[in-house]
Amino acid sequence: MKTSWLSRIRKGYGKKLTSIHAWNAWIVLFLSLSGLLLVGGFWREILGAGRVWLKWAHIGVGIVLLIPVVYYLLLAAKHWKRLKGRTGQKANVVFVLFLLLGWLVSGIVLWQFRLAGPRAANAALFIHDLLTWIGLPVMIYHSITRTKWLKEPQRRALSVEAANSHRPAGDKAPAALPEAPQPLYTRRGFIKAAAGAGLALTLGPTFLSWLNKTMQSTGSTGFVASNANALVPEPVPLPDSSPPLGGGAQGNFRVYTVTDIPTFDNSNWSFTVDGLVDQKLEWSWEEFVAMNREVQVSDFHCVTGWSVYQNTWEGIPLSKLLDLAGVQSKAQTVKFYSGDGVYTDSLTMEQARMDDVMVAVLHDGKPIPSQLGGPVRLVTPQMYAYKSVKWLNRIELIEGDYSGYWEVRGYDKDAWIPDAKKS
Ligand SMILES: Nc1nc2c(c(=O)[nH]1)N[C@H]1C(S)=C(S)[C@@H](COP(=O)(O)O)O[C@H]1N2
Ligand SMILES: [Mo]
Repeated sequence: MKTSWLSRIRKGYGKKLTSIHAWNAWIVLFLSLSGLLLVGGFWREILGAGRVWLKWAHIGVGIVLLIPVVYYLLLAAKHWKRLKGRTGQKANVVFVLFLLLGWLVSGIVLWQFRLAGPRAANAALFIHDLLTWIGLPVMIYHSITRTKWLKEPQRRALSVEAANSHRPAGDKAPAALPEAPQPLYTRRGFIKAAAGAGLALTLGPTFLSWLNKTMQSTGSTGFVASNANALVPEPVPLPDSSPPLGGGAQGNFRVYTVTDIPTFDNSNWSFTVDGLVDQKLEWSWEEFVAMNREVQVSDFHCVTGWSVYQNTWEGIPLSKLLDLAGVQSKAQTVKFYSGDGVYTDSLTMEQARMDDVMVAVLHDGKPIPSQLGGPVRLVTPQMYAYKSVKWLNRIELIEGDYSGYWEVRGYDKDAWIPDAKKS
C-alpha cells in the first residue's frame, strides 16, 4: 500500500523536529536582530537606505518563518501524543506557537499597511511590539539555559556511569570517581536563576516604561517639559487651540530623526520662502509668530504603523505662504528643507495647495517641542508623515520633480494614506 504524504512527512519525525527547532531558532534570531535595528531610533541615521533593505529582508524572512511553523503543525498531532502527561512541555509548545503566529499575523498586517489601513496597522504594531517584549526574553532565557555546555556535567556523569556498567564484576572502578554529594544549588539551577534575574533587571524597567507610555497616550505633552528650543516670545494660542479643539491628541509620537535633534533660539532661526517666486521672503522668529494662524484637527500616520489621532495643530496654511511670495508659473514643485541640514521632502504644486497642508507652530495649544520638530514643522494629514518635515525653515519653489530624504532611500513617492479624507 502506498503511504500518504502525511505519513511520509511524519517518518523519522524525531530528527525532523530537531531540525525544525534549529531552523526556527536561526530565523527568529535574524528577525529579532533585524527587528531591533529597524525599531531603534539610533540606527535610522546610520542605516539610511540600508534600513529600507533591512525592512524587506525582515518581511521576507518573516514569511519564511511560515515554513517551520506549518511543518511543525503537520507533525504536531504525533508530537502531542509523545508529550502525554508533560503539561509543562505542552504549555511551552502552545506558547511558542502562539508567539510565532502572533508575530506572523501582525507582521503581515504591518507589511500590508496600505491595504489594512492605519487603525489595523496601529493595533498590529502594538501586538508585534508586545509579543517581542514577551517572546524575546523567553527565547534568550531558553537559549542560555539549554545550551550544550550547561548539559555537559550531567552528560559526562552519564557516560561515566555507562562505562562503569560495562565493567565486569570485580573490576575496580577508577578511584577518581567518588559518588558526588547532591549539591544544594546545582550549577544549572544557579545559571538559570542568574539568567532570569539578569534579564528581568535589564529588560524589566524598559518594558514597564514602554507599556506605561503606550497606555498613557499623551500626544506631545510628554515632550513639552524638555523642549530644548529657546525662542521668544512664545506664540499665544488661539481660542480653538487652547483648550485644543480636538480634545487632546490620542496616541504617542515616536521621535524619528536622521540627525541629532537641532535646537534653536532667536539668533539661529529664520524662515525663508525662495526659488521661483515673485518675491523672496524671510522672517525672523518675532516676525513669524506675529503672522495670522489657523487651527486644524487631523490625524498623523507613520508608514511604520503608528498613528496619533486628533491632533490640534495651529499654524499657517502653506497656500497662504505661497500666495504671499507669489509663485511663478514655471514652478512645479514645493521643496521643504529641515533646519537639521539633512532632511528634505517635496509636494507637487497641487498637493501643496490642499487646504490642510500646514506650516505648524503649535500642537494642542503648546509650542511644538524640539523633539517633535519645533519650532516649526510641516503637517500633511493626508499623506504619511515622512512628508511632515521637522524643523522646517526653508521652502523653495523649483521646476521639475524632487525626491526627498527617504524617497531616495526607497520610500514610496506616493505617500497618500488610503481613504484619508478630511474629516
Ligand atoms: N527633519 C526630519 N523630519 C522628519 C523626519 C526626520 O527624520 N527628520 N522623519 C519623518 C518621519 S518618517 C516621521 S514618521 C515623522 C515623525 O515625527 P515625530 O518624530 O515628531 O514623531 O517625522 C518626519 N519628519
Ligand atoms: Mo515615518
